[in-house]
Amino acid sequence: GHRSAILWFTGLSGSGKSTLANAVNSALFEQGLSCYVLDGDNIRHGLCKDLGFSDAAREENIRRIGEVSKLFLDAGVVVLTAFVSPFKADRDKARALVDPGDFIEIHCAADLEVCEGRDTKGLYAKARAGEIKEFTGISSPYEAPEQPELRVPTGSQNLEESVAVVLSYLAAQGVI
Ligand code: GGZ
Repeated sequence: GHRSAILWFTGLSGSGKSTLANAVNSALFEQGLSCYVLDGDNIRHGLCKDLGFSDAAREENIRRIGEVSKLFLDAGVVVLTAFVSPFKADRDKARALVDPGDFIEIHCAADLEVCEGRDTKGLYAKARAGEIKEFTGISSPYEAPEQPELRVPTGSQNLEESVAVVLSYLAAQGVI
């Protein structure tokens, strides 16, 4: 058996949130856990397709994701969320929905220079050119967590090392 938890990944676009969340999810699945990743692909195209990237829209995006995550937690599923979630207040509201200990905030800490250098989707270039407004790190703020449960240096360490850090934390907390 295992207990459920919310693994809340936060970080800049291109910081490796989705990559790390999906890799951890695969490892948990291999161990027989019930787990699920929420990310832009399955949330912003569905439940939140009415929302853009203004501060208010991001707040509502994170509010809905927090509520959905709580439902997964109630259902006994380990839920991994991979959203920029740039505002501390919005992350803290999601945290406050569940028991302390069930919310594990994981900062994917990669410098803007690294994320922009990767620019896998060309979004930073568009943001610099003014073609995308309110882009996190360029023209919209990112409030890094001050006391996350975990800070993973995804900009400088490889995926296998990052996965191992998360898994050992989950083992120490009795999640797995
Ligand atoms: C930030 C944006 C924006 C703006 C589109 N700002 O690297 P990606 O592409 O796949 O991840 C980013 C994603 C951010 O959506 P979230 O739901 O995670 O954001 S939030 O938590 O702030 O609500 C990026 C893309 O969408 N994207 N426009 N203006 N990221």
